[in-house]
Amino acid sequence: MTDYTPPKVWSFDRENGGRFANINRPVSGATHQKALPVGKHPLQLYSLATPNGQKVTILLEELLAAGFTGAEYDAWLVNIGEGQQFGSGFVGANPNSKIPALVDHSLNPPLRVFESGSILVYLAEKFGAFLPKDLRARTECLNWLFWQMGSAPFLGGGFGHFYAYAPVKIQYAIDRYAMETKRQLDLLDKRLGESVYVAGPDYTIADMAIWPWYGQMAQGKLYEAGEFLSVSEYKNLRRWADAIGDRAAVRRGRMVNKTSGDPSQQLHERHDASDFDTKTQDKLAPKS
Ligand SMILES: N[C@@H](CCC(=O)N[C@@H](CS)C(=O)NCC(=O)O)C(=O)O
Repeated sequence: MTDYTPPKVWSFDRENGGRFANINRPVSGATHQKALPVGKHPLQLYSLATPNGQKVTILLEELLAAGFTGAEYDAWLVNIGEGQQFGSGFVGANPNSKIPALVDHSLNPPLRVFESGSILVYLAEKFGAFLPKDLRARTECLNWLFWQMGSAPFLGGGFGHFYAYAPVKIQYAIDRYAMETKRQLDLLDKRLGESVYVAGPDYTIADMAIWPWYGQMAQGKLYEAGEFLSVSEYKNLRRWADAIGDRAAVRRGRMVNKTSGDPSQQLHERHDASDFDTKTQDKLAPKS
């Protein structure tokens, strides 16, 4: 327990010591003028390889792997640690100042798409893939997609923040969010005990949204919290997480706009399929 008593009126303390203290502000909007770069493809993505960013690059790489050549894209790096999400151009693409943001230049005027779930639905509908057309199957896919959008903030902003990033370890906060995170993992484990993919027999944008958060958590790749949350007990979730993680398109999608970890797995910007050629090919080839 802390001895903090909230004052009558909250005020902004820039030096709160948290990992994101330098970028968090209580107001929205641009802090500086900066136009967004535009590359050669109709689809321009402005992002970073966090789980929310990976959802979109995984879908784009899956679309390309499925033969949708119109899904070629330029992926520009937005360094959120340096506050690039507050540049005027980025704020024009996403007034919420968070990656990922997509601009589709195949329309006149170009169309902005923000919120990762909205981007997934937009692209799935644009190309007619990974979102079932049958009413029941489509609704189940959207059920799980929206579940992810509503649930992951408890995993990331709740559990991950207080377990890994907060300047003090607060047992109450860690207990509360560890409980909710485990409840969510158990839910997915049960669902994947009865279904091959999250929304049914087909691989959909629901899997692509859920995998970067819950799949990587099940593989012990998030917040170094695998042992703490006993993730090895979620066997069905792990089966699904490994199967999706082995897909070549998923391994490519994870690399785009990645700036941390193994350098051979980082592709800071992606402007062409051949950009992956500079990386170790055997790491990208499908596993037999
Ligand atoms: N609900 C949003 C969340 C996006 C989000 O939280 N993005 C984070 C990185 S994972 C970000 O850009 N943070 C920068 C900031 O908060 O200033 C989505 O799914 O698109």
